[in-house]
Amino acid sequence: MKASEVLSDLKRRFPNEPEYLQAVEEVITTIEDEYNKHPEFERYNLIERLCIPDRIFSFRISWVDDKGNVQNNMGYRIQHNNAIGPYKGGIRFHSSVNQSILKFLAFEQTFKNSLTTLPMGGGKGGSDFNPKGKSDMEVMRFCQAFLAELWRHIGPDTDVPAGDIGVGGREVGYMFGMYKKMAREHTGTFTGKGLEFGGSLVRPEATGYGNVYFLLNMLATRGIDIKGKKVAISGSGNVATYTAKKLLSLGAKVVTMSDSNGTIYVPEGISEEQLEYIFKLKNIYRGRIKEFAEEYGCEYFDGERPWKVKCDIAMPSATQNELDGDDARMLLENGVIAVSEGANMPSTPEAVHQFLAAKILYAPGKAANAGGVSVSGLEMSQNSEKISWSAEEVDAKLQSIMKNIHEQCVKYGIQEDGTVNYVKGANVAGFMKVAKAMMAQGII
Ligand code: NDP
Ligand code: 2IT
Repeated sequence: MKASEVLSDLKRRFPNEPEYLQAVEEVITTIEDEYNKHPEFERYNLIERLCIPDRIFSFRISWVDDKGNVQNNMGYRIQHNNAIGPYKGGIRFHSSVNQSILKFLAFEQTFKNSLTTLPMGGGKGGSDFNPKGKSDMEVMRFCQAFLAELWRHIGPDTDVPAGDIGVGGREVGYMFGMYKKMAREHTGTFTGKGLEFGGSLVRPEATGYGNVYFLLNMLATRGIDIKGKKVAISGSGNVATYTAKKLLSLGAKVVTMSDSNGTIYVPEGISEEQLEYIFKLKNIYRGRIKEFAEEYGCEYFDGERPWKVKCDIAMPSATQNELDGDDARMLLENGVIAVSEGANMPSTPEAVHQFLAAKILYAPGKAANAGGVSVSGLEMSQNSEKISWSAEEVDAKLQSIMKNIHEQCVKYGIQEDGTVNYVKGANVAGFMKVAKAMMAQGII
């Protein structure tokens, strides 16, 4: 089948999976020219095999809350593609989680992991469990119930989960503990582990730092200095906070952060002390970003996203489709020069179209946020070797991986006028490696 025919066929077969179809459409439409240069790909129906996950596990998770009530959630693991290495990708706990969202994430992960230069396939998992307002014991019992089923599908050379929305060090610790008990092994199944039991230095920071390193590579192509630039960040979780931390250390001004209830606006830029407050607010007290506005008396946009403020750079770091066509128009009108995505697929197709048409520096998540899974790959290497590297070593490797990803995007995304289409670059580079590996391994 031709690439475009595969897309219409997938739309017919999976009409209730909009996020999955959105991610697939973007990749198929950007790789089509390259794909058509290889008639052998079509003969092997490669694109369809690459779009449909290898397998999907879905199951009920029953657990008992603090009041003694029995709660039931859905659990999933999508093993998308393992052509270049074991399935690898995070676990998301959020009330919105469904099969479509996890299929889009596993699909994207496959190309992202291919770009990292490390041997990792793509996967994703999660649950519609909502961690907000749950006690520590409830989170622990839920993680254990989830792993009671998931453990048999994962392993250090089979499928290695990590964190994502709603899953940080605490949740990974509980899931790893249960995995270890069931599988009777202490191996690198799970990344993002605590430092005391096999975790890698710089893994918590890696996605945010990596996104800033990618941004620096992009800015360098136009000779732009980050110092003094105003950056609007969305989210206030793992990715957003470490993005802010790195930006502050480089002299940039972080003017917004947000959560699902609203946005704080600090035109002169958040200070290090204020960022420390956000870390504590989110990780220890598990509070709302509104409390920051109350503490420091800054502006708070209730129920709104950050994109209306004047900024030079936007770094969406919360969730999918959080920046739409109107937001993109507003950012461009306000003179944005770069958008670098910490979240997965945060910009809607209309927003992406506008960024590309305006020829600003626009980096899609699968390139810009690949630092997290890259250091996960480095954690796997350290676990296999039973050693641990220093923070400096890991950070140096992260910087070099992000530089390499940037170079791949430039190689495949350079346009006739000299600008770089990072969407095309990332998709073609990510695709070619997986495609070649699949061709070599036959129809399986
Ligand atoms: P966290 O759970 O630490 O933080 C998520 C942040 O996004 C919170 O501020 C949360 O607000 C906000 N958010 C989540 N869902 C929504 C929503 N539906 N609408 C508005 N705001 C929302 O997650 P991470 O920081 O780990 O993940 C953020 C993004 O980065 C995700 O897209 C994830 O897939 C991506 N990513 C994460 C990586 C990692 O290593 N962790 C690696 C690569 C990408 P609230 O508290 O109100 O829910
Ligand atoms: O989207 C992502 O890349 C992640 N959530 C991190 C995955 C990982 O395996 O570290």
